[in-house]
Amino acid sequence: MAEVTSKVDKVAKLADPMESSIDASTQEMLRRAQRLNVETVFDRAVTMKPCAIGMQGICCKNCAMGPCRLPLPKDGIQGEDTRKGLCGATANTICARNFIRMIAGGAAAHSDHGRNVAITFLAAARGETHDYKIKDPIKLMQIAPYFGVATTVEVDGVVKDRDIKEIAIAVGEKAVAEWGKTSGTIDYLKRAPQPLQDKWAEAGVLPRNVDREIVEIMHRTHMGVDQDFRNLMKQGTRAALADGWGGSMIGTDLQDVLFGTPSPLQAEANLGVMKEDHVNIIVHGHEPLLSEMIVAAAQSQEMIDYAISKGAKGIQLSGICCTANEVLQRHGVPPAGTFLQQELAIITGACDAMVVDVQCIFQNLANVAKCFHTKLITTHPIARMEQDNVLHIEFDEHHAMEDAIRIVKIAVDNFTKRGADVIIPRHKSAQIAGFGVESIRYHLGGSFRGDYYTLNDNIINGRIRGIAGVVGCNNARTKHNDEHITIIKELIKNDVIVLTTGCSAIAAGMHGLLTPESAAVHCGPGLAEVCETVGIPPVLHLGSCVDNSRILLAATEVVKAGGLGKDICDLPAAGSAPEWMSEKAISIGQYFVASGVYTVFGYHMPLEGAPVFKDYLYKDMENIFGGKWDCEPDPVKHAHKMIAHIDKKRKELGIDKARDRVLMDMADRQALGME
Ligand code: NFS
Repeated sequence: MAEVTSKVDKVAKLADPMESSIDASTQEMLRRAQRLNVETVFDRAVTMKPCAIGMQGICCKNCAMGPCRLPLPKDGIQGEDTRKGLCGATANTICARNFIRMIAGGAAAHSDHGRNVAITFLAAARGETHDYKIKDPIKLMQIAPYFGVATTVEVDGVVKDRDIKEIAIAVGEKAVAEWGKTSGTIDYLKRAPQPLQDKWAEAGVLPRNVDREIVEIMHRTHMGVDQDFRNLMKQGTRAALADGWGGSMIGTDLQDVLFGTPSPLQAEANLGVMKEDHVNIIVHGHEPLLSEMIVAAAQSQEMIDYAISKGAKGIQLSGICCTANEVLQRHGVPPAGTFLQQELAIITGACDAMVVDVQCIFQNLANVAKCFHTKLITTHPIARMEQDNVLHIEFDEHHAMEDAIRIVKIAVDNFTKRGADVIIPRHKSAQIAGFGVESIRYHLGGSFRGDYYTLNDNIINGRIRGIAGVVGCNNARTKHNDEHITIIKELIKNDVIVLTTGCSAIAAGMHGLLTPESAAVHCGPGLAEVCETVGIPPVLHLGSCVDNSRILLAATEVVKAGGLGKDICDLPAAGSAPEWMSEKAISIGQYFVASGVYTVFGYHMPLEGAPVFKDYLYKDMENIFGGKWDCEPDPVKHAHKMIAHIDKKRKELGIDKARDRVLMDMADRQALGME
């Protein structure tokens, strides 16, 4: 091992591994890091406390007369709230500004990712790059109509299928235009249930184009512009919808068309997927444009032979964060861990290269990499690191495969430079990942009706109590994976089927909840029976965070299948981000709320300093969109808030007592509005 140069001596305190994570491999690597004097996020979290005023959401630094800080008085607001900044901005205004700037950051990150995918898709369609091909033409045909692109053409009175290349170019052009078109609204909004579209229109929140909504947040939150928290939130909602039903959804779809629509596959999860006798390459970040190429390069015989020539047994690719989910759901590449394990993967001493692109990448990776032989490679023009041990290989879709091979070669060459002291934790779990709207239909719909009928039937008869989306990050202020796993277990124990994405999905995989076998161990009798009959896990891995758009579409399919109301807000369903930390989570939360979902966040929300604005999100939102925010740090209470909401919706639907399976005939179905 190279000389240890990390600055652990400046850290006043060390984290307690047992208090830091529920995962044994994380605890083991954290202990090793501390033995080696390599500082990690866990130590920094016990050393540096968060700012109490920032946590309350009421610090305004949008102009140079500030920062103005408006802490809540110790005994709360008595009478009129007289707090104001130098310009007179109230706590509500400041808190709402901060909140929607988080939405802008999150929507920008997701949507810029989507834009890059759309640009690459168009280049591939036009034949300007040969490394990307259309892998799923059926999905292309399915999405074309939403962009107003015809899939047939009439020649001399005869209707014929249109050339696939022509369709792809037209879809690519329309998709790229969604970021900046000058009239109309985002095309994909029409995929939502009609009553929801009507609500958005009535509330005046239909997003016009992705970029405009994000820019307008920056304008409105500039000093002296929008000073009404309701009007600020209107814009926050527009931008969030532009993310969920726009940038993210387009990103997911075009990735599926380019790289293949996921279908369930088997893999493993956790740091134990790394192999001591293999070249270990870890892809980390979000955009699958490069990682897809690295998968292809690492699996090529040429590169495998090259690795063998250097004394390795092969190349082991694994992932961290949402890039992990992207390559997992399409190729079965195993995730090495969640967001909080990124430093730990290097601390194994076995990571020959960590290849990063954008989002959720710790700058401290460079300091940790310095302590080992690991090559840290940045690849994206918008995400570089200042430390001089970081290699920058700028990825370009026009010579994507060339770049990928170069990176894999660097990793292989670096294998020979490993130190002797390699410790890879043994822990890993088996998992099934790669569900999507299409595969849920296949597994739970049945080919006869071709929709979500079986799922709906099981919800109506009470075997499945409801649906939960559990998503989002890890946060070093909470115990790693504890909230995710406790909440998910509590939900499935109570017969709530869970759809999961992002780091939550990786956590579920690490802790064995993504296997059909886990149903018998952890589920209530109803959900266990359904899972065992159909052969699915009780927790379905739907991909990365941009793939939360899959959850929106799955919910829409459930509405369409009938019998559970007319809109997403009628469904016995709830959303959760137990260990959230990123601005993207706030954007996701708001587009779920504005799509009618009761959405509970864990840890805390930066709203405590502005109780009126907080109430607006936690109560009034429901009157506008049918969904609302909530926050509950205690994971068991958190799950039960979701279950209580699900039960409330079951009651409203009149299915709260129908816990015994009743075989339905046609008349029953008609009565439920399913025919
Ligand atoms: Ni989502 Fe993915 Fe993980 Fe959180 Fe970061 S990786 S986009 S933001 S930390 S789930």
